[in-house]
Amino acid sequence: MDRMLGRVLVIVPTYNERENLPMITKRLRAALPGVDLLIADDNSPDGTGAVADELAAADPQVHVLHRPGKQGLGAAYIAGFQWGLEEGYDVLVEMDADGSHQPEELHKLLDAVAGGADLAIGSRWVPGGKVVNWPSSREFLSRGANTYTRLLLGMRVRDATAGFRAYRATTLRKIGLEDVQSQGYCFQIDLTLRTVRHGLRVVEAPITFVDRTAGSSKMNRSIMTEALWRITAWGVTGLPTRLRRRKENSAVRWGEKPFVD
Ligand SMILES: Nc1nc2c(ncn2[C@@H]2O[C@H](COP(=O)(O)OP(=O)(O)O)[C@@H](O)[C@H]2O)c(=O)[nH]1
Ligand SMILES: [Mg+2]
Repeated sequence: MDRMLGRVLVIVPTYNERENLPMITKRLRAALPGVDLLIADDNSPDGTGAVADELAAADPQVHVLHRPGKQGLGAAYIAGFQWGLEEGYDVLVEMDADGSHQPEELHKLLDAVAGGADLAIGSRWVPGGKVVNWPSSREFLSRGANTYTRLLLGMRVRDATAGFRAYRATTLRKIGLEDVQSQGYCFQIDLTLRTVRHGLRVVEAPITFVDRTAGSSKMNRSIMTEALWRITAWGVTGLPTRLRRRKENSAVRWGEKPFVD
């Protein structure tokens, strides 16, 4: 697509998004005609898979991955990433089907990757980022989840749960996808943590997140519970390393020689 970026694939996971899929496909293709689209559908009962097939039949840049059933957002993305890596894409983008992530803003993420980011996150919670029409309960949940994540994991990322993001293929290869166990939305935090722990560069670009106007959210209690216990577990297992690093840093700050081997 771009000399700096190479080939870009946008992966859109779908579960019961029949009303939204033609709209988001059209907007993406108009906004960035050079990027390809992969729809990863979990055999949606509303017939989203058939709509995806029609879109793919009409456009060689649109592809479909049919999955046997609802296995969660994380599993759909991993299958999509694996497909994209095998096909040789250089940048792999995550984007929701419901219009919350605006294809017209995708260029911001791609610019960040072209500028050296290994992972670019479309962020609601950095200056300039916004949410439109989101119920206050969802905003509270998202802000709370991000605060808890920052506290427990010590990452500086403001919107680690964001689902509008662009990964370099090299990032996904380095962090490894084979052993990812997160099934629901904590998949986003999982991959952010892996990227940070590998010392790779994460950049947050402000975006405007717009609540869906058609279809319904798939967020549920089990997704929240999984996120809560996994963040806590990652925080606890990572604690010895964080404490050691902090000790090393304070030793440097106080003029003592850091411990080396
Ligand atoms: N393939 C697949 N897609 C999913 C699943 N759960 C959610 N999605 C998709 O992930 C995106 C975000 O989900 P959404 O319900 O809008 O979450 P919310 O924005 O946090 O309320 C949408 O495109 C959904 O269709 C799943 O289990 N499988
Ligand atoms: Mg949504």
